Amino acid sequence: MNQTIKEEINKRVEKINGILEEYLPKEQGGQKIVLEAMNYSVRVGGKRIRPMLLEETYRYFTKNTGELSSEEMQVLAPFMVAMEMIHTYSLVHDDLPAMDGDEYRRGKLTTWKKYGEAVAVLAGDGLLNYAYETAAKAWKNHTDSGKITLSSILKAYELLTVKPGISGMIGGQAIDVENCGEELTLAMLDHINELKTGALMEASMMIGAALAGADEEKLDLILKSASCLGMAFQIQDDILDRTSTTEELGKPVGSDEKNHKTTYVNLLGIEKASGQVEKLSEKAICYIKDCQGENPFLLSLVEYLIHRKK
Ligand code: GRG
Repeated sequence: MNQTIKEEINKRVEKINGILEEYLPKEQGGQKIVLEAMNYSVRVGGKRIRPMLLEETYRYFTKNTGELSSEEMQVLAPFMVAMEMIHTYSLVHDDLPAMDGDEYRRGKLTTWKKYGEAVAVLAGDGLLNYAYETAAKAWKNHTDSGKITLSSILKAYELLTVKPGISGMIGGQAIDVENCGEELTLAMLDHINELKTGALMEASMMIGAALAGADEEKLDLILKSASCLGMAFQIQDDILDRTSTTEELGKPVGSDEKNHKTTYVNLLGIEKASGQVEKLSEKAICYIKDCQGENPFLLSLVEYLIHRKK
């Protein structure tokens, strides 16, 4: 089972990498070096979880586990690429000396370490803006004969603007930075992670659901599911930072301790933290099932992500 899901995930990662290549900017002009740094940051790899969740949630609601039509992909792909670009920009900026100062990510030099700080700041900014430029292509690609409506695209675009922003991911990072070096309570840590990690999971799954035409009630269930997934994903990240190796993770382990960060492992211990991951994973799956769609892979993916080893 584990081997099969891994193979299924790898197939999807390959497909997503192909889609990313289609949409990455050309490295040309006076700004070539920043374009190169943007593309380097995306191409160094990563699990591509967010675009995968987006597409698989869309499939869940449309109950289509076979090939999606090219009309559907022409609308989904710009959003999938935008999600990965926004996620990548957040990592590029998070690795800067002004934040965590990490030198390795995804097994390669971080963007600032390879290109210098100024270029890395601009590459992050460039990716964020290019994400919206790319997502806007969904409108251009939309056809009246396709299954995805313009109002669904508008809803998806709204989610793409709000969730990564100051009331979402940036908000979480802002509170985290503000409390740097302080001992956090569990409630505070939950709040930070709901925003910092949860917001992009929520955006990914909700955009997939919105494009499939899910109503407000179902969008709310997907919000709850993605929020549990984000939290469980973060707790697992904290556990791996303590229990895994640099080789396996592709980034230095023990970086939370180095940066004096309060983690779930500090507050709960590994056993209790693992219990939380289990509980949240069950909840995430229950909320998805309440939506009564169909896509067994989405459920296996959620379970796999939460119990991942890297
Ligand atoms: C600097 C604007 C700004 C935001 C920073 C997302 C974030 C907020 C910081 C990144 C560091 C971090 C601990 C994020 C929590 C979420 C998380 C575990 C991200 C890593 O995501 P993966 O595992 O990464 O999907 P890959 O490399 O596989 O894409």
